Amino acid sequence: MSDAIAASTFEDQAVTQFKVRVLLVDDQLIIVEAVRRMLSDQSDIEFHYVTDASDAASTALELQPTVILQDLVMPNSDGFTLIRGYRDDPALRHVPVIVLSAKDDAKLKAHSFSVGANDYVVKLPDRLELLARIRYHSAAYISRLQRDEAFQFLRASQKNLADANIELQKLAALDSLTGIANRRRFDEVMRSEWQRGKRDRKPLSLLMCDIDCFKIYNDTFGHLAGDLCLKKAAAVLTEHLKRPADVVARYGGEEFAIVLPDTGLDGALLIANACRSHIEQLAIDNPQSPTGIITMSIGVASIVPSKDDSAEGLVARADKALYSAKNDGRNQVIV
Ligand code: GH3
Ligand code: MG
Ligand code: MG
Ligand code: MG
Repeated sequence: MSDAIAASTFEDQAVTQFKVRVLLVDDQLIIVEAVRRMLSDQSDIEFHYVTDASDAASTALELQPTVILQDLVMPNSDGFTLIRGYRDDPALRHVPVIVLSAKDDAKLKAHSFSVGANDYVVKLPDRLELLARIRYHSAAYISRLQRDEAFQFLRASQKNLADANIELQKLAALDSLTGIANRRRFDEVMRSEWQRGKRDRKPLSLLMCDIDCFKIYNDTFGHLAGDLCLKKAAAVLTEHLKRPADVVARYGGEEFAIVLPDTGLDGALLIANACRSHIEQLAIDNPQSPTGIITMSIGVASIVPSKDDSAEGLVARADKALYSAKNDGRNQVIV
């Protein structure tokens, strides 16, 4: 999660620097040389050219120019066809195209614009005018690229934040020691399962489980060993629950609560006895306790939720049953 947040900080994102990059597409080397000379002392302008029309699109794709100077009459193709090709390519669609034509002709101008050109210049233009047009179109295109980049960055940041938020919500529902649902999650689950049970008229069962003589275990082996024991108990309880809707939560210190939706008393008793037995089978030594090993007492309560009762009432009943299990000698299941 911290990675997701780190990746979205502005400091990590270098804003791309765009240079003015001119691609001249013209079959006549004499024109190439003339334009090259006009741009030669402009340190902020990169100049590239192709003389073969069939290389134009691939070169443009590779170079990513900020403006294309496009001749109209070429041996293998014509400028209009090439411009249409740029406009059909998502990677070149918005690259500005200045037509460089030998003819000062209104129809050619109109047609150039209709196929997607951004400007039309009769060659050879004045150097200052050509530079101004190159800069004008490049600047517009570059600000468009920067806007797109900022937008993409924003979208990525929003996604990172949303992902981090989901992670945080997951973490906020988990007990940090055992990794199972925490008390807060237990309360949520109880609330929603109570509503569901009431709506569907399905039984809801609750097991309150408490490790026996755990204070003695801590006193004997220390709190780190105690923590490890709690982890093992949580893992065993989780491992043996088959249905995804069943939830094991850490209710408090060494108390676990198991919510069993759509489960009546018989089913709940079966599961409770299995849980008690699995804890016993861990055979974790607790030499100062009466049984000599870690065991668990479980109180069971079951109900079909209705408006005459409450989730808190179900918890109280399971708690009371747990209290009886303790009083009756521990390591047992009581309803
Ligand atoms: P009982 O059989 O009646 O339940 O006896 P108990 O000793 O288990 O119950 P008691 O409530 O007297 O003591 C519970 C102990 O659980 C006390 C506390 O040290 C221990 N405990 C609670 N939370 C944690 C925890 O997170 N880690 C560890 N290591 N011990 C914990
Ligand atoms: Mg030509
Ligand atoms: Mg306790
Ligand atoms: Mg206890």
